[in-house]
Formats: sequence, structure tokens, C-alpha cells
Amino acid sequence: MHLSKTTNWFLIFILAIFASGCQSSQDKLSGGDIAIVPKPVHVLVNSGFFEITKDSKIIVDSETGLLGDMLTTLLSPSMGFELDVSDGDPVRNSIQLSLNSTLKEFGEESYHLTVDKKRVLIEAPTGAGIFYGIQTLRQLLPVEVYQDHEQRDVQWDIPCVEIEDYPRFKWRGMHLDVCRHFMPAEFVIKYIDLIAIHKMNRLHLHLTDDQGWRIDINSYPKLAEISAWRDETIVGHYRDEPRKFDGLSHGGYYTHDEIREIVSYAKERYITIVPEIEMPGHSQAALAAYPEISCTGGPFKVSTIWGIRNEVYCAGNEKTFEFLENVLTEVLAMFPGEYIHIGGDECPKDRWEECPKCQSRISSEGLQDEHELQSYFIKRMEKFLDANNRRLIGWDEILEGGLAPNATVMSWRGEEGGIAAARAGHDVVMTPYSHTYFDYYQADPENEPLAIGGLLPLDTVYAYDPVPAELNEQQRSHILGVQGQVWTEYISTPEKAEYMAFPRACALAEIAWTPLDQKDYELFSSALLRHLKRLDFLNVNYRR
Ligand code: TNX
Repeated sequence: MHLSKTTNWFLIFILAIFASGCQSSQDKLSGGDIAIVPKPVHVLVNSGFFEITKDSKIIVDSETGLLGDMLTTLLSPSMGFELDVSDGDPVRNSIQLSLNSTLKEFGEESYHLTVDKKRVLIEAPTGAGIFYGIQTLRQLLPVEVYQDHEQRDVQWDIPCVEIEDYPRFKWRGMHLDVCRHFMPAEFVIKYIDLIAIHKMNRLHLHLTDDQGWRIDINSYPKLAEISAWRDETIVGHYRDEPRKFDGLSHGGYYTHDEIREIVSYAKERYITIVPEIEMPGHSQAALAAYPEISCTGGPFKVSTIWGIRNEVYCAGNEKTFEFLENVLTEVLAMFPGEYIHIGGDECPKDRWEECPKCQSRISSEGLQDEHELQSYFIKRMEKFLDANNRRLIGWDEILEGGLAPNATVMSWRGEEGGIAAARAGHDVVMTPYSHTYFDYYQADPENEPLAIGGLLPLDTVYAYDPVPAELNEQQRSHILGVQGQVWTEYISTPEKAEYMAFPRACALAEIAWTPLDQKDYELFSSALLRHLKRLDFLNVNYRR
């Protein structure tokens, strides 16, 4: 049953009045206790519950079998029993997952969830929608369902509801910098689970930087042997004087098998990994192994300090492009997603100004200056990606010297880059440091572990609207969505990454999913109290 918006709201109103009069029948979980993060678009709470028991069945169709298996795997550890998954017609006491491709009114990722006393039905036009319906279903159950071992005294009741839900944006991303500090594959898997619970669908993996190269590339073995390791790491803040170092080698990289596992684990959770191979700047680690593609020839070491380094790929040397295309060829084979991130940010032009090869490229290509040389570089990489049926995405510096024709922009230095790109007809993901940099302090630095600086409390994240008021209707359609950044200069462990990311990522998820007119910080905060218990059970070291 699909209700029009007006009838829906009218019913919610009537039912709210009705429900407030019969709270006593809902002694376990009342409508007010429903705490789904991100908040669904329409929730109608009816009286009564559906109880999951050992005899409950999961009913799937020819396309939802794997999702049914996933649901039973998600539920069984805490419930201590495994639900039977089978094809067939809905029966009493069943949870039915039903793909219905005609339900496209609210988009590919929408779902419709009905819980009544006799059965549960999740209907959606795609597997993604069913998956999000499953996430909501889990959040309608007692929080103990997130425990990984049997909970004996819990009654697995789901309040009777009717939920119609769909995302505001199609890009709902989280980023993770695994260069400044390497994060083991097991943590990336946990991070994917956490992203999935929040109905986000992109993981941007920042794989290469001055301080480390984190992906094995067969054709350039020294990237794993040399570029993945640094001698030591700066201790304390980069600005502290005198600088201190820990004297400990740090590094690591993902093998092809690990990458494939990460990609397929993410895919099963409807998350696309967006790999970032930085160029032309932030490339000192690669140059430590292959100095011949720098302007000066080196030698270089993998950087042991943070900040912006001057050693960048030589834009005048054909070998640079050969290297990057070979690297990307392997990257494309491992990451099937549409978007490939090429960085593009913070590339100092000092070396190019002094480099005969770069200068001769500037004159042979009729370029004005080094900024146009950067643009030449990115456009050339875009041609390569285009030819391989992929799309280039880069940080907003790729606007300088002229944007590549099909590029998508991540607007990090503010919204200006994103606004300019959208006005020029380019797609944009909003990532302004002011609202989405989770490496910033989340409270008074006095009482917080060391961070890069800044201040980005939870309510500031929550208040962010990724659609700039300056844009007209047509330009707004270019705002694909929003993403939270976890840069790891000052985040050396998975535990600290969790501390910095959560609960700010919960707020980001709601920005990305919930319609603007339904965002409400007070409601979010009270839902979060319950939601954080789920994160406790998932062993997430969030900031309390
Ligand atoms: C700027 S954001 C950078 C990163 C740093 C980050 C620290 C961006 C495109 N470049 O290299 O890690 O600031 O907040």
C-alpha cells in the first residue's frame, strides 16, 4: 500500500492522537522510543507488535535470497536462533523481502516497510532499498540485537509501523585516509559495516600520499617495498617546536586480495569504494621509490612530517603519465565503481617553475602558467579515465587553470568551488572542512585528544545543508551529496578514528538521507542516545 503524501500526513496526525490515548498497550517500546538514524521520511506508528520467534520465517523471492541470508545472519547471534529463509508465498509470522521494480516513485534506493502483528514486509525497487529496509528493521528491534552473542531475556518485538523512506542525496559518503596512518583491512571492514548501518553508500579511500602508498601495484613493486614505509613519524603537533619523532618505522599496504575482499564486502552492503590515487601533488612517497618521475630526480624519502610537500610528479615527463596510467589500469581492475578520485589538491608549483621539462610542456601546449599545467595534467588523466568508461573526481583545486570537461568536484575549501562547478554544469560532492572534517576537534581542545585543529561540534555538522542557497533549481541538481572526511595525521589507531568519526558521522548520515524540512536537532539528539547503545554493542569507540 502506497499512500500519497497528504493522506500520509493526515493519517500520522490521526494516529498520533490515537496512539497518545493508548500508550498503555505499548509497554515495551512506544512510538516516542523509535530511534532510527538517519530519520526516515514517513513513519506511521500503529499499536501492537510483531514478535520474532524461533518459528518466524524469512520469505524471499528470486532476487532477495542473499539479503534474506544476510538478515538471518544479522539477527541470529543476539537472538540465539537462526530463522529459516525460504521462497514462497507470505505466511503468518514471516518477514518478507520483496523486490518490486514498479515502486520507483521515490527512487532506486527507496523502500517501504510494513510491520503488523502478523507479518513484516519490506518492499523496494532494488536490492539497495531492501538493504536499507533491513537496516531500519534492525533499528526497530531492541538495541540488544546489535550484540554479537545470545541475549536470553530479550523479547524480539518490533512495533507495528508503516514506513516510507528514501534518501535525499545519492552520494552519502565517508572518507578514510589510510596514508598518514595505515589502517588494517579488518578496520576498513568494520568501517564499512558502520557506514552501511547509517544507509551511506560511498567509502572514499585515500590510498596514496606523501607519508605512504597503501596499495600493491604489480607493475611497480617498489611502491609496496619502499613507498609503503616511512622511517618514523612526527610526535605531537606539526607546529610544535622543536619537532620530535618517534623513531619507529610505520607502514603497510593492502594486497590485491585484501582490496578485492574490501570491495566485495562493501558491494554486498551497497557501498561503492571510491579509490583515490593522488596527483600531481601529495606524491612524495611514490617519488621515494621512483624518483625518475620527479622534476629533480631526487633522492627522496617517504615523508615523516605532515603538511604540504614540494616534491610532486613532473608534468613535463612522459614517464610520469605512463606510470600513472599503468597504476590506474591496475586500480581500475580492482575497483569497479564509476568514480576514480585523482586528488588534485595542494600541489605546490615550485618544482615545475624550475623544471626545463615542465617549462617546455607549458610552451609546447600553449599554456599560460603552472596552473594551466596542472589543468593539462588533470585533463590528460580524465581522457584516460573516460576512455576506460570511468569518471574523474577530484578536490576543488582541479578548477584552477580550467576544469576537465566531465570532472566531478569535491568542494573542500568551502562551498565556493562547489558553487562554481555546479554553475558550470559539473557534478559536486560537498565536503567543506567547516562542516565535514572529522579530523577537527569536536569539543574544547583542553579536554580532547590531540587533533589537527579547528572546532567542529556535532550540532555544527548536523546544521549543515549541502545545497547552497545561491544555486538555482537546475544548478542544484548537480549537488550529488555530501561526505565526511577522516584525515589521519593525528589519528594513529582505528580506535581514535572511531572516536573522531562518531557520532559526527551519524549527523552526517542524517544530512545525507533525511529531507531538509524534517531535520530536527532535538529529535536527532534523543534518537542518538538510543543509537549510541547500538554503537556500544558494536564496540565503537565513539566520543561520549
Ligand atoms: C587538507 S583536504 C588536505 C589533506 C589534509 C587535510 C587535513 C585536502 C584535499 N587536502 O591532505 O590531510 O587538509 O585536514
